[in-house]
Amino acid sequence: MANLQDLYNAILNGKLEQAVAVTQEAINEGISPTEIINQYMVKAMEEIGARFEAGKAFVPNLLLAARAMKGSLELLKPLMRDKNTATIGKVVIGTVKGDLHDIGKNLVASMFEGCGFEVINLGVDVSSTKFIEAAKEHHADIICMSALLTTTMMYMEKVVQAVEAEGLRDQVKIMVGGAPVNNAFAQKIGADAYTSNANQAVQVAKQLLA
Ligand code: B1M
Repeated sequence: MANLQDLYNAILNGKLEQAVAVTQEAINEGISPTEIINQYMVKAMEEIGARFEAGKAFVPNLLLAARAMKGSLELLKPLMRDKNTATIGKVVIGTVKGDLHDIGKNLVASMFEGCGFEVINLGVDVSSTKFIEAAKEHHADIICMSALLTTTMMYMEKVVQAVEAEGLRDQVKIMVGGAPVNNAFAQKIGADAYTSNANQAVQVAKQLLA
């Protein structure tokens, strides 16, 4: 039987092969991706972040943990897709300029895909120009921005202003998220919504497009 505490430890200690092996075991046993991700994988990332903050872990530890997390997520991603759902909207998503954190953003992207949205994932370090070009090219319904740093979250406001300057604001909803972001900040910069996690992002997106 899969020991999901081993998955938590494998991610925390940056052990990719072990993380992937336990994840596969859990999948074979029919444990839900949401439980695996939220109860074990995200918690391990929170713990490595706390250790980093306390000076008990360093950037290489973060990188190894991220690599293990990504390896496991790759196995879980296909299970989050529901092939029978019709496309209900187009989302352009990216981590804002200056920010290289992409695990949470990719989780949000996978959840959108799984719930029937078409997703254009622009990756990390995304400028306002890239967001706007992609929104225009794909006739996006939503621009979704992620930021994990208190310094880079400020760039979200630039994107909102650029979207307004481009005359696109009436055509596209703007959603923001990421650990340092909150509702008050979202309102202050003129975004349509803030959500704290991937599940909520999908629910709120559906409401915005209804
Ligand atoms: Co970085 N890092 N990091 N890091 N890192 C944090 C964010 C930090 C909080 C760690 C700490 O000090 N405790 C801290 C930020 C402090 C701050 O600004 N307040 C920090 C720092 C300081 C840094 C560097 C500056 C370190 C350095 O070089 N000295 C540097 C910056 C690089 C850069 O971006 N320019 C850096 C680098 C890195 C790595 C590259 C090593 C690596 C990232 C690898 C990668 O992503 N490919 C990394 C990691 C792994 C982390 C932590 C440990 C984990 C992040 C993560 O993946 N969490 C993180 C500590 C932490 O978060 N506790 C930390 C798991 C993920 C599932 O959660 O991304 O929050 P999260 O996503 C959630 C929600 O936020 C939400 O949904 C997801 C879950 O459902 N969400 C959205 C996210 N985006 C959304 C968008 C939406 C909606 C919801 O749109 C609507």
